[in-house]
Amino acid sequence: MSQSLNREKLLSLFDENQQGVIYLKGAEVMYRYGTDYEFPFRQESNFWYLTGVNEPEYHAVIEIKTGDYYLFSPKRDAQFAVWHGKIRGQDEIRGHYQPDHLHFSHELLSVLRTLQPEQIYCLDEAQAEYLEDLSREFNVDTETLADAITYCRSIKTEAELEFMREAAGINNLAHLEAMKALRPGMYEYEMKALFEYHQMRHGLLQNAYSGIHAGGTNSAILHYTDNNQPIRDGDLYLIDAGFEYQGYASDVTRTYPANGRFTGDQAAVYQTVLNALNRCIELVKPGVKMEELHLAACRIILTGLMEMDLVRGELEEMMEVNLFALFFPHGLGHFLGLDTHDVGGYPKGVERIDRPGIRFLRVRRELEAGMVITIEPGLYFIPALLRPALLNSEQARFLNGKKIEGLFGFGGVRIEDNLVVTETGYENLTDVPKEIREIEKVMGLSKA
Ligand SMILES: [Mn+2]
Repeated sequence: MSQSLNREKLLSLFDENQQGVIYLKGAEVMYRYGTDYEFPFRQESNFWYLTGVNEPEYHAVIEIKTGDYYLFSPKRDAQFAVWHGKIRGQDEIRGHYQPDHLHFSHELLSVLRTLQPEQIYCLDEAQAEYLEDLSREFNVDTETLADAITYCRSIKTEAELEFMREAAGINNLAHLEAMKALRPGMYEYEMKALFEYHQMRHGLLQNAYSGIHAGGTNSAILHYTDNNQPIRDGDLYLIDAGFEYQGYASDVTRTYPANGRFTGDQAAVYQTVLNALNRCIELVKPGVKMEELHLAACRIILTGLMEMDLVRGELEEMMEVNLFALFFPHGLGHFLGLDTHDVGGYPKGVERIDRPGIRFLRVRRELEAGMVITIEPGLYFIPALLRPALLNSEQARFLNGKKIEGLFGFGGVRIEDNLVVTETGYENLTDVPKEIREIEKVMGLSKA
């Protein structure tokens, strides 16, 4: 399994001469508020990264000196078979996950005692407490491991990239089918059902995050998940959704008109966001900082707003008062991997930028080959942000209040692609129509 490479990569960060072990506790089944309703199981991402095990109640130990990988599986009784089906034998588990040593979970303490580690590295206080409840005889470190795994996970191996290409490929198909199927009068949940059908029919069963299926003004609610309103003729429709393949996420956003034709205002706003997206993608390469891309997007968005006569003044003065954050109030993008908002965006010592909009940026470090990022500029008309700004003299002097108020029912536009940073630039994993002409063609053809 490709996870053996991940374990090697992690071990290369530790001093091989030390008498220590890495310990990880796998996730358990979660239930809804003390009932017996089980949430679908999804392994904790660090455990998945190092073991590939997507089943509850496992443990893992890696001996640093030898690299030996110990896996601990839960011992199941007959009742388990009654409720959950066949119990796999140890040989089957060994063959599937290929640990160097396979034990039952209740043997964890005795195996640790045999290994006699001077130090046990674990992820967090909760896992440290679990070990301390087993025995207080060990030295437990909760600092080193999380940083080391995060460092590894932020640069993908070729095997990981293959999983991400697969998740992206199916997401491309599902987004295209959604675009073709949309008609005014459909409910947001119908679009959600249709989108998820196209993921599931390809065998992808796990949402990477709560999908956003938003018509009209709902498209300006950044984490809208009600998905229960009708989509009207003349509305924009925004879909931000993706599924996991082998644990790896895809996260794509498209916005298009419900009736298949952009109005003048919709086209102008959309083209501005698309210009920001396309420009930022062109800039992606090793050495570039995400905050530079974010600010490049802000300038393009303000320029578009000037062309629409929604804002007036000098670009740099508007940048100084953070005018962009009124229309683009989130970060430009984030790392993507086993988690949708993947780890590693802020290495130790790097703080968030205390500035509107950009403070929500989830990645603040130089891009390196092997990183996978999203680029997702947006432009929204959110009365809760714009109304106070119209009363704030520092910002109001740049705002064309009448015109902006006229767009309070507009909603918003966000367009998001997923990129692998390569040695020379980028590989775009997302291939869903995004140029205005392409979208109108796809939607027009599907109606004919
Ligand atoms: Mn995203």
